[in-house]
Amino acid sequence: MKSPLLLCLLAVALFSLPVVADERPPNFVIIMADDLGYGDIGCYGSDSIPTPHLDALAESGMKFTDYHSNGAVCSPTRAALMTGRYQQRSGIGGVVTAANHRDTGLAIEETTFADVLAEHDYATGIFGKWHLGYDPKFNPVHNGFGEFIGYVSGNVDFFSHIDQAGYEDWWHQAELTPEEGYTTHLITKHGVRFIEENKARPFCLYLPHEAPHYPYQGPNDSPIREVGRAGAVHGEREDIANAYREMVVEMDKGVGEIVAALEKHGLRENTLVFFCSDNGANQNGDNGGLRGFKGQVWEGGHRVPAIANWPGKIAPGSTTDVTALSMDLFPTMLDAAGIEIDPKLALDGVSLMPALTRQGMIADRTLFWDVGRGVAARKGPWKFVVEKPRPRKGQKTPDPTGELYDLSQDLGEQAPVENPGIAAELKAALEEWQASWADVEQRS
Ligand SMILES: [Ca+2]
Repeated sequence: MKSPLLLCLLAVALFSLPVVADERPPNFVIIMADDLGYGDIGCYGSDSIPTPHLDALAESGMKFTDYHSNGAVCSPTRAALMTGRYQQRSGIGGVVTAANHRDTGLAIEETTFADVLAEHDYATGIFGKWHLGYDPKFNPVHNGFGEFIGYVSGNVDFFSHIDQAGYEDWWHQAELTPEEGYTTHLITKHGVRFIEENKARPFCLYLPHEAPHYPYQGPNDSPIREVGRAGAVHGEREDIANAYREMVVEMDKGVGEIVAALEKHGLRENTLVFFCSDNGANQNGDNGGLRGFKGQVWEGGHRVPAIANWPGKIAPGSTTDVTALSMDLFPTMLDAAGIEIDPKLALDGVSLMPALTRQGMIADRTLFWDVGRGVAARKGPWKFVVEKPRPRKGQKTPDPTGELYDLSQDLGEQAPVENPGIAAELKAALEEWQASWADVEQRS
């Protein structure tokens, strides 16, 4: 006969089991498309690109209608995502280009979300596009990531992995290591492997895809670039719309494979999957009727698709209209993991967990963009925009004049409205924000 003490201990042990299971910190999978527009996938209204896996992620999770990239081009958004702060604070206000910025990047002294999660015993991996420094001294393995396989420039030939300046660009950690395969497939393959290898511990997997950034190459195309010869920057396909579709479809399949890997290992309930884009589409993509394109301060430049999925935590089929930025993902992950944020990090982003779980509200805030060709401040429905005119030879640059838009009535930014009080408030906030990083040398 078992002793009462033993039974009691057994009961305590059994009772404790779910608590122990709950105490394991959640995993994070951040999947980011490159130049994917607000209307480029099925669940955001595309009728030309089938994306069943992303649509399923939205159907079983939450879709954002007002999510924005911090920048309107690649590097700035990535700097903000990494640091949880406006990218200008780390000096990445513009693109780190393959031709002119080979010895600059995100300083390794910056604290990234990967740094913090690694300190808390997370396995951290990035497979895909870094674009925050070419020199190995800027490699992601020096900024919190335990494992890196991918490329460091803005884009590579999807097959030969040569960048648009003609440099070889496929790395395993900080070593150039050629690998055969279509970029999108390699990113997925390594992501699936990383999940398999780290299934028994908390992990953070960051998958910055190349699709649908140029060169426009589908999975059945051929290499177009060689070392020392960049070839056609945008690729050789004349039917760009078809190539673009093939690229998004292939990435979507990859999303399906990642979710399947999580399911296979019983990790879905303890994993927050977040999908987003790093800026709006160019003229080859679909910004869902928004004004403007990649590189611009108009909504088409930075309002992008975003989907959050976490079974049991995020209501299936839900939608949020909370205004969110790339820099919010850092504090969101820490909040979800129960990691206290060091105030010294001075994050600009806020945790989105109250919006994801619908357990609370996100305090009103004024948000800012400076994309070089234009600046904007946003508060609630109000957006104050100053587009910087490009100086023309022999002409004095005209004073840029700000315009105010009410996005609740005019998402397409077609007709500025008069509201001098709001306009003055946002203009002053914008100038104060710009002054807060004016002393930081911009690395590009
Ligand atoms: Ca991009």
